[in-house]
Amino acid sequence: MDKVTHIDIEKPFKDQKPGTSGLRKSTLQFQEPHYLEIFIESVLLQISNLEGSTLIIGGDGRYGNTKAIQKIIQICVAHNVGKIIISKNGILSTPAASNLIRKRNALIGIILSASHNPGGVDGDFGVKVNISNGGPAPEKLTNQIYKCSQSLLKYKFYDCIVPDLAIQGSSKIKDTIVEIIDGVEEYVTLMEEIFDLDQIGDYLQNDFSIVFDAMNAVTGPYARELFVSKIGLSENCLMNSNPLPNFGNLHPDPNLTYADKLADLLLNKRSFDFGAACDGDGDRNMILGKNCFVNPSDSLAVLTANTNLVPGYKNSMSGVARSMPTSMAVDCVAKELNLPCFETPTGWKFFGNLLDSDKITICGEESFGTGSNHVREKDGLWAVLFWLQILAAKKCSVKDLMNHHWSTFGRNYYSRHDYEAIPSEIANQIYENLESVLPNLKNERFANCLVLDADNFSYEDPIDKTISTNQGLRIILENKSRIIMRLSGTGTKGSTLRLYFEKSSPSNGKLDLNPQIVLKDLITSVDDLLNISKLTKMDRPTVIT
Ligand code: VG1
Ligand code: CO
Repeated sequence: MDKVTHIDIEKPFKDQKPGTSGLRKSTLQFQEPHYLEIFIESVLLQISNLEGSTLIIGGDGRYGNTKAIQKIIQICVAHNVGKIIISKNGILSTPAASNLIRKRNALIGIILSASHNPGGVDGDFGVKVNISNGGPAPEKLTNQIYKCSQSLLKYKFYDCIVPDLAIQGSSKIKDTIVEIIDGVEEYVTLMEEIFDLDQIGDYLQNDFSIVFDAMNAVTGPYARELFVSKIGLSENCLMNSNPLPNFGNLHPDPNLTYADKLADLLLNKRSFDFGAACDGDGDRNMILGKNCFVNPSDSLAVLTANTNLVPGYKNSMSGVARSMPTSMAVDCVAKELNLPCFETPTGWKFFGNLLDSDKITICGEESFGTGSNHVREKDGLWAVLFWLQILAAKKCSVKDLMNHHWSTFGRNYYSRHDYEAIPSEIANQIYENLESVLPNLKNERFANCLVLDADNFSYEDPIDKTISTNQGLRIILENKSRIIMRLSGTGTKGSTLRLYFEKSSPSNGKLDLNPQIVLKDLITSVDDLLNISKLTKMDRPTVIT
């Protein structure tokens, strides 16, 4: 007869430290016997009142997704979880998971994704853990999970046959109900509540062409339901719309480097009026117009300036927030509209309390992430629909909208330079070198500007007063210019160094310049100070946004 067993392991895993969003490792590492199981056990052991509760499980469909879900079901049954809700075929975007957690009063959600990292046998795998508000687990919880995993030598397991994930319906294993649902439906309903899809449809069917790139990852089925079934466009508006275990060898990170085919269609061939892409798990978005790339920081500012055009936000804005490295474009809009504007560390978990206490309605990050109080995650397709709603209401092009925005609020020239997967010693050395000179920079001149402040960013959560330190090095210059440096918390190979540059121009200033040229003196001064090209042996960053 099936029964609960305790599986013992010989040595604890010492490296299960969640990063900016979840635990990410190579697929190979996750395949090591008991690796996933120990992490899941560590998560479940931190959750009070787990017995009888509801859990949501799904993932972005990458290699290993189905097997991982089967194992998680067996561990959850052993822990007497009351109900496990799983999306069909295990396909569930991160924002859709956040919505389900909230709608179904789940205690936690487990999302199998390494987000924008490549998938497949040679790629990465990951586990994101979300709490009952639908948002990523806060640092306090991820620290507890990590601590537990470091000494955990056993986990509970119920050896049984698990239901076929392709068949919707309910079944019972021991005391646990396993419900397999359509992972798309409830998310699409939520979008219909927020947006006027008819208005978008009228605009798109009349001479405004769009293309959406799902990068062979999770958003394909969602985009098909929204753009083809609901809005009535032809299937041709979708690219790479079937989730594949290795994402068809694409790197599902929607930026100009990795979504280069889409970028070429919009920026060079100019074949469409609007283009967008989402990442592996559907929480990021890139917005493009004909011959026009929208910087994600600008996107956040544009959404904030136009909330009155969207039924779900009309006259209901409480405030906005952005992560520290995100440009201050949204601050300019908030000031004009008299909205409170918060600055948080990088990572969506820091928006959770602000959203829960209704201090903010919309928030975003420079890393192609925007979202609102409709869920507790950033939401790629939501941002795409928001853009389309604005364009449909204003009946204008992306380029015209951007020009109008800048001539109203001014422009924050901005760029992020990523040096990906460089040796960790080199990345740490560059970071430490900058950190050590920060105290000397204050009140000196740097890149022809006075340095107003130079520090390592710390944040006190305004609601629960938790303090988070070491959140990124900042050089704050006069005239609203900034240089920021961080080490990524999502990479799995070596270290990724991120540099962020910003300069602002008033609404009556020059608004149509190339950001790389405008920011050149900041970029060169940092390289002169820290020898980045020499130390990394790279003459340019891996990705420039
Ligand atoms: C990156 C982004 C950050 C984002 C995080 C998770 O983190 O910079 O803004 O919240 O990824 O996004 P890091 O530590 O690599 O800079 V996702 O779409 O990967 O869940
Ligand atoms: Co993501």
